[in-house]
Amino acid sequence: MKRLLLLCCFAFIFGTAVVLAQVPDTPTDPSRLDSSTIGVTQQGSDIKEYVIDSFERLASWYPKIDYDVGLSKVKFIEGGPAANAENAGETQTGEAFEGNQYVLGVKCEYLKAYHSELYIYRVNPVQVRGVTKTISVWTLGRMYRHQMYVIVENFQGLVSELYMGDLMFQGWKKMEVAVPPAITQEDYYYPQYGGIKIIGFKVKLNPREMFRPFYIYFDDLRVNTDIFPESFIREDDIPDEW
Ligand SMILES: [Ca+2]
Repeated sequence: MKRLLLLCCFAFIFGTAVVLAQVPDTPTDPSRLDSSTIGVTQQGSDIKEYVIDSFERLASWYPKIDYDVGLSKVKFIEGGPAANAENAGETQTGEAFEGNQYVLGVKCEYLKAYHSELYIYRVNPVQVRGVTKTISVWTLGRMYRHQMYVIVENFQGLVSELYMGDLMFQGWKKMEVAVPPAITQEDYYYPQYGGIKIIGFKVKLNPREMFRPFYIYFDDLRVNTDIFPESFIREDDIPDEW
């Protein structure tokens, strides 16, 4: 009888563990991620905020949408979010950012309403220093139920799309996302390699909102990044690239 009782207890505990292990993860909410722990894989940190792109240079971004879904184009337009009028910051080279005048405008005219994506790519993807913890961009919304992603590529060539949120807001909003630790940004053996590149943005289009031309604007793309790993790089190192 005791043996049977013990067997029942064991089966109950084991069964509960299996059920708990099968509980699916809840969807990641970008606003609930703790950026202070994202990407930190070693002791020590040196967090810096850098202006990556303020969308001031013509011909540095281009749009892409399937040709049978719509037509898209970009334009640099004077203006910007009043809440970010100062737009002060520092570039990755340590220089003070100045000269903020334009935003990037993207226009898309649909040929049909269809589940599809609008991409906005940078001509030369930006290599970000260190271990990027958060990416933010000011975005002008028009209450459309589209969803926005930032596209990054890590040093191993793996491309990821990070969900920044939906576009259900009116006016300018600072959209921000934490880069999850699942995206490898450090090479244990080669500290001089690592990090991510910011490739561009993706707008996942909702067919119910594809009944008139779609406009979206971007300004002030910046990151919070931990440049502590750079302290392991030696100036007299020799690259293993021969
Ligand atoms: Ca700007």
